[in-house]
Amino acid sequence: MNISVVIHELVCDNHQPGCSLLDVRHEEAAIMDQYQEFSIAADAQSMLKKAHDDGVVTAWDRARMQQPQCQFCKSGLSCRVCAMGPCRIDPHGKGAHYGVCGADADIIAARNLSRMVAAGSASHSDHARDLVEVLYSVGKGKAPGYEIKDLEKLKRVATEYGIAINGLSDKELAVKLAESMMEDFGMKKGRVTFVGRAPKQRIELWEKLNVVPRGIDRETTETMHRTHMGVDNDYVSLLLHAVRNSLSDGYGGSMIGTELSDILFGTPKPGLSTVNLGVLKEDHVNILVHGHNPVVSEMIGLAVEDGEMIKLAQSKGAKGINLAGLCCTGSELMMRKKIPMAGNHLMTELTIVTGAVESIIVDYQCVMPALGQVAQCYHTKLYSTSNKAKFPFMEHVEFNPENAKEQAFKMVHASIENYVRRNKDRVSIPVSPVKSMTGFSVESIVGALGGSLAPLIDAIKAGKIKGAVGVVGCNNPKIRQDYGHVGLIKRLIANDILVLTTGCANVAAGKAGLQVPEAKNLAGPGLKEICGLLNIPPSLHVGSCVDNSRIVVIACALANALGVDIDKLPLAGAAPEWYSEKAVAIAFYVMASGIYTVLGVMPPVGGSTNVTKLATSGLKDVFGASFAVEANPDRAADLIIAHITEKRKGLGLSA
Ligand code: XCC
Ligand code: SF4
Repeated sequence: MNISVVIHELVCDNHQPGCSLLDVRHEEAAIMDQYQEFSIAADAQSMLKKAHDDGVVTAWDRARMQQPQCQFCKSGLSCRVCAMGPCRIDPHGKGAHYGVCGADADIIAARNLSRMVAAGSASHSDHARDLVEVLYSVGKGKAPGYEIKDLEKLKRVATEYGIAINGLSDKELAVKLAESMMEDFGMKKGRVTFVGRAPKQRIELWEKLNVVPRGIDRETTETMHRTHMGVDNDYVSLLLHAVRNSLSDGYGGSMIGTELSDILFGTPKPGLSTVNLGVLKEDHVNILVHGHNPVVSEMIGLAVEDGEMIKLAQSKGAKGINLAGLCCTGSELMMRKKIPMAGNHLMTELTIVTGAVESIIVDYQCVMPALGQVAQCYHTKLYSTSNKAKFPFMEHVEFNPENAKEQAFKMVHASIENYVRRNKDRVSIPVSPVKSMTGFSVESIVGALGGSLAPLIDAIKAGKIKGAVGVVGCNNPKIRQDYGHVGLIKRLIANDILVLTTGCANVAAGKAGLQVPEAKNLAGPGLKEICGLLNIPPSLHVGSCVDNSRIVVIACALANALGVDIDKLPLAGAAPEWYSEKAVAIAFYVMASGIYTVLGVMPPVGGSTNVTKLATSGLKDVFGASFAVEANPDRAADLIIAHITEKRKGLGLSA
């Protein structure tokens, strides 16, 4: 606002048409209206306005610059698998009906979708591989700073792997388990070990369909092989393999990722943390960790607690060091250490716009290359840590199990030094933090229930809890930020459906105040009663994206306890605002486990009638579950509620 307008505002309260203040106000109101369309979260709206004033471009601006997006790509009908192409086909129109090689819409769409599953599975699984290497190094005494935090779980999982644990020291056990898990990645075993957690009916079905995952790396490699020009040209066969590939993630990479993170960093227990941009502190050195793998962020967590570091921060005029998380690495820290959560995917750029962030330390996945551009306008320093993930305008400080502790201290030190460069006049922390409960691992849920899932099953049978739904996944500028998550969760809990959240959905629910015990007042009477008894929220934070494996483990355990297959249970999954290839892999293994899954964003397959039909109905006859696409959270809730009602009926339970 210019100065004459400000003076005018001070002296005049009788604005007439033509008044310049009215123009400014209209303009500002229009901008704010636009930001309300972008996000339902107050912190995002206010930082979008500041970004606009500061001349910073965000994902929403860049999304607008991409309009209109390519309709061929959007519907899955473009292919650049080989150099005879790129090909774009128009199966129902006047354009080419086939690619140069003769591939039709079904082949092209199925190949593209399979490659998304492969990329997603590879991402989770490569993250798990890094944890296996840390476990191995811990066992070999070559990872200073890391340790076995949950010995009991190490023993339990090692036993599951068929390792005779007696007589082995903890370190020997760590090495043995790491080696055994390494074999899960290759082809030394018949099948990925954790497949054994699924109910026997489900395993038999997978065996019949030939989709039991063998090696984790093997299935991804085979997807890349099959989708090479001139290999698998049957869309059903392609998609069945994509299922197998996704199961190598769900019951392989992701599940190993979760279990090893618990073993190395502790199995989460319930407790309170805080969320939204208000977790930043104006008088502290603010350090954010972003990405997915707790291997880096846990070490940063250690370094910020160090007395020397805190003293250094105080010598620079700060009151202390404030560590907060973003995205899934944030979820990992929140689950285990109750470290505050600054925001989800679309908040990552906006955290820098506060002007209050000294550094962001990233590992990998979901780290927008735009961060470097945004940071150019502020004092924020960015550090990359993985040799697999480098970014423009980021300093690279490489982490490995041997040097992690040293590198963590180095970055925290540099972040503290950067505090003096903060321009206090440009700092804006727009909101106050909101409380959010976290830490619901499978173990802690069972613990809260008194040692077994029986009370949950009783509550489901009695109709107090109608069913359970995993609401997971990202933000995507195609959907008003958090609207999909929050709208859906509110409807579900109001209908006595227990919600489990992971990843960015967790942050959305937390910001909206849905993940505290008091939120039971938004739940239906049955769920409200149960939440009150256990002092838990109706929407439970179960972890990061790899921790969707926790949801699968609970589903398997419920099915085993009831002696039925998972597809008979009143369960569903939803990814209201997904953007990532990892989400496609997750959706596939959740569906293949027998859980109906509703997506808020259409995957790029609409151009193939056959692939779309298979995904939205045909799969039901095969896996007992299929996909639906519904962006409107109310309608998505209707679909899920109807599904849960039907499943309850199938089990002979009251609607
Ligand atoms: Fe990434 Fe995992 Fe998606 Fe969030 S939810 S945008 S994948 S950080 Ni998993
Ligand atoms: Fe075109 Fe076939 Fe090559 Fe794809 S694989 S780019 S459809 S020729």
